[in-house]
Amino acid sequence: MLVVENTAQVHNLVVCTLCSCYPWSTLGLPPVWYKSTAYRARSVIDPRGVLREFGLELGNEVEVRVWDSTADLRYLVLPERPTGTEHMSEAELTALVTRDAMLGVAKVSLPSEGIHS
Ligand SMILES: [Co+2]
Repeated sequence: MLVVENTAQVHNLVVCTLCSCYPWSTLGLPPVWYKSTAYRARSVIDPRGVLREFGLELGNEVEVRVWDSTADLRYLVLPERPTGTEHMSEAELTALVTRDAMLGVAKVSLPSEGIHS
């Protein structure tokens, strides 16, 4: 398994174009969309468009890297640490991480983000 890190400059997305290779030992059963033909085909051709459909709009300054899983090598995304979490413990940060964030179709965000000014 290879872990790829999301930063302010780089966003990583995990797919398996051939079938549905998935880090199931870490993440459990794959979501239905991960196995869909549309996701597998379009993630490679138009990753920004796919991410937009997941509600994730990335600026043009962000490089998108797509990782195609194989039977031999699975990928996991290390999400970017959200701003405003500097005071949080490892356990608190862990609780913010979602399966989608570890596949790269979402970012990790604070639950209260956008509510307070
Ligand atoms: Co596969």
